[in-house]
Parts: sequence; C-alpha cells; structure tokens
Amino acid sequence: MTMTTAHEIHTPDFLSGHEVKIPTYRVLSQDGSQIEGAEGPNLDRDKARRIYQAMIGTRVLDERMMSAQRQGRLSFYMQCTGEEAAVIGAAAALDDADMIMAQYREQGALLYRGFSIDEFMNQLFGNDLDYGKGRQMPIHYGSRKLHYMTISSPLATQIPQAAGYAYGQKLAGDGLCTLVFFGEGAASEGDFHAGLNMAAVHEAPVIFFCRNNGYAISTPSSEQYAGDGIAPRAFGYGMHVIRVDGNDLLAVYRATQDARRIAVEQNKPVLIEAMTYRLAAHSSSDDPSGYRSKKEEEIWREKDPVLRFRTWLTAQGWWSDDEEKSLQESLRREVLETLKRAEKRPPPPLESLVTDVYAEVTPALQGQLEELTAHIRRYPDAYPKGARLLGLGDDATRDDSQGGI
Ligand SMILES: Cc1ncc(C[n+]2csc(CCOP(=O)(O)OP(=O)(O)O)c2C)c(N)n1
Repeated sequence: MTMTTAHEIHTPDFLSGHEVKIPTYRVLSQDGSQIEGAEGPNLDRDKARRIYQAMIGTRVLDERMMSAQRQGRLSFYMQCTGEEAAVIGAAAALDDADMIMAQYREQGALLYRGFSIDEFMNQLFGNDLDYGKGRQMPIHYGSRKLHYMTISSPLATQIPQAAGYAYGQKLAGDGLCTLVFFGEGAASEGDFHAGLNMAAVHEAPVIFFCRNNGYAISTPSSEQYAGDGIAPRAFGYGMHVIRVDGNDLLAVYRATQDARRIAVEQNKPVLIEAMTYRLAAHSSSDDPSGYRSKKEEEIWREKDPVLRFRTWLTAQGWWSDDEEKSLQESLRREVLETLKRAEKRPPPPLESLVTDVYAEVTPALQGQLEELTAHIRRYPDAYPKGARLLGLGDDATRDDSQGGI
C-alpha cells in the first residue's frame, strides 16, 4: 500500500490554497493578432476554415432558432453565443472518434463534427425523424454516429458517466478519450467531485472541460465558489490542469490538443477551465436584464471570440469578406428552409410512447396506450398532433408550451 508522505513541520501553519493563483494561457490578443512569443498550435488552412465555418454556423443557427422561438414556432431554445471558441476549439482538437459528453450549450461541437442542419431541426421540432422520437425537450441532441452522447437535463450527471466511459475506452485499448463539457455552476454538484476522483484514481483518459461563463442562470460565479475558480480543484485529485482564455480559439485548441496527449498517452485525466462569458440569455425562458448590467455585457461583446478568430484567419489570407457574406447568406437560407421542412413533418408514431422501455411492451403500457388513443379520439381538437396521427385531421398546429431546464 502506498501512502502520501509529506515533509514534517513543527509549527501549526495552515495553508489557504490562495498561495497559488493559476494563470490564464492566451495566444491571440483582443485585436486578433498573435501575442509575441506565445506558443500556439499548428493549425493548417483547411482545419482553421472548418473551425471558423462551424463557429459561424452555430451563431446563425442560434440567432434564427431564437427568433423562431419568439415567433412561437419552437417551445424552447438555448444559445452558445460567446462560447463558440471554447466549444468548437475543444472539439476540433480531438480525434473525431473521441466521445463528447456535453451539458446542453455545446451545439457548436456537434455542428463541427458534421451534424446536419436537418438533424438539428428534427430534434428541435421532435418530429418523426428525431433520433430521440420526440421524447426530449428541444436542444437535447445526440448522435451515435458522431460519438456525441445525448444530452440529459439533470446537471453534472455527464461527469461521472464520462469517467466511466473513458475507463472503458482505456480497457478497449483503442487510443481514444472522452471530453466532457460542463459549466462552473454544474461543478458545484457532487457528481463533479465523484467524477474527477474516480477518473484520477482509475487513470481514465478523460478531459474535464469547464466552460466558466460567469453565470449559472442568475447566479454569478462569485457566489458559486470561494476559491480561485474551478481549476485548483484538480490538485485535490492529483490531476493535470490548465486555465485558458476561452474566447481565444488558438489557446483553447492548443490546450485541448496537449490535454488529449496526456489523457491518451499517459492514461491520465486532465482538467481545463476555459474563462468565457455567456453573451445571450441562459435560455429562451430567461431574461438576464434582471441580474446583470448592459455595460458588463458590452465589455464582453468586445471580446467576441468569433470576431477575434476571424481577424486572425483573415490576416493569414485564409478568409475574405466575400466568403463571409456568401457563407452567412447560404447558412441563413439553409436554416430557414430546413426549419420549414422540419416543422411540417408529423410527430413520431403514437406507439413509440411505450416502446424502447422493455424488450416487449408490457400489458400495463399497452393498456395506457389504448386509453390514450380512445381519449384522443374523443377530444381530437385538444390533441391536434395526436388526432393527425390517428387520421382524424391534418391540423399540424404546434404545442407552444414554455419549458425550462
Ligand atoms: C440537478 C439540477 N439542478 C438544477 C437544474 C436547473 N438548471 C439548469 S441549467 C442551470 C445552471 C447551470 O449553470 P452552468 O453549469 O454554469 O452552465 P451554463 O448554463 O452557464 O452554461 C440550472 C441551475 C438542473 N437542470 N439540474
């Protein structure tokens, strides 16, 4: 058995932890130029463009879908706005076959991996093509093909799951790892501590990626912890850690690349804390004007990660204003066209409400389905979508109930 040994002291000196302040790794300055002497990644033209296109794609999708929610066409939405560099930079530094376990604000990672706008829309509208068969609220995406675990609303549950999944990857010996995203608010959950400790003790190849965006809905991060953010917690678990400017694409990319190497080559978990800001509301059900100032938002808008990376990309000669214009236009068109297509599709079949729970549908569930069918037949006007499925009308009116997670 090994025991931790420390050198002895003979005076009762307490340590507060404040002796160590973790620095922030940064490569790109505010104006998009590379900081002199800063060690960045080797990013080639094609990869840099793929990253930028995903950043713009995420922004356009977010703007359009938030408007669709305001028009009453969609029940709920969450934006990634302001955090595109953190999310897409991290995803881009992985092998595309590595597992990503996200919280809910990381649609940029999925878009980067090739999830189509159609696939996004089918989930958002919970139609018959949605992989989740309409059983989840909007934004609970998932893709087996793209190694992106389906989102679940209870905060931080993905963190211990990632430790377990990565341990399985280590046993399989396929040289892959898991990256798990979470907010600084989720890091207050017990699951955060359980997950980190389990990964460290069992030497699982997992990257714990904290998006410290300043708020957990209306709770500012200053009310979330008493220490120096999330990063120093790694020491308690004997884990490598880096804090990075989350609005700096190059820094996030390089830090995650290096973290991946430690995770896969040494079978050691790593913690990354990306300092960023949630520029939009928490969700379509939130109004941030009640808990933060316009001035504060303005300061962060000037640190826009998309603009910063675009300036760098343009300086490399890898992007132009014309390309920007045509990409924005074609994305807007694609989002609107797919939105119209997806909202017109029927919901998943009624029977799918009782399948996928047991191998065979139990008599009790079968009975409930029959009761529901009879109820809809009796009140077709109250259940336009159900009535449509039973062939009692073709009204595709949407249920616009508000929700929140
Ligand atoms: C266990 C649990 N508690 C509370 C909630 C409600 N809730 C949803 S999101 C959220 C804030 C999370 O903040 P953070 O982890 O910082 O992520 P961010 O939304 O800032 O990206 C809360 C409290 C929940 N979904 N699950």
